[in-house]
Amino acid sequence: MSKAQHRRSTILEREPKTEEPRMYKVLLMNDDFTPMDYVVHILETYFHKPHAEAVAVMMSVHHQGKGLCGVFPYDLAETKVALVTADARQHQHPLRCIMEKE
Ligand code: NFA
Repeated sequence: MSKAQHRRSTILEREPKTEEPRMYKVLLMNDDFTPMDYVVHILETYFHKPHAEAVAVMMSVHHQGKGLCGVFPYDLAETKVALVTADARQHQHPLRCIMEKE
């Protein structure tokens, strides 16, 4: 920021007191055992994807090894990872869902 811009922002605009929350990617990881239809169901249920988009994300995980489900604030990302992991384990699938800083 130039000196002139800094003066304008400090005197007239002021810096905002809050910052954007840090965002976290939630990713699905490929494996050899979880059924494709089940992964589509997970993307529809927990990430509110329309069916065609859920199929596209699932196929991208299948071919690329991992795929993006969405980007969320920390607590929501953590909750989604926990819900997906619990659902997969209840159905005895090894599907992995992880989060990483954006
Ligand atoms: N690779 C899995 C299969 O061939 C499908 C899968 C897709 C698993 C996306 C995990 C994530 N049944």
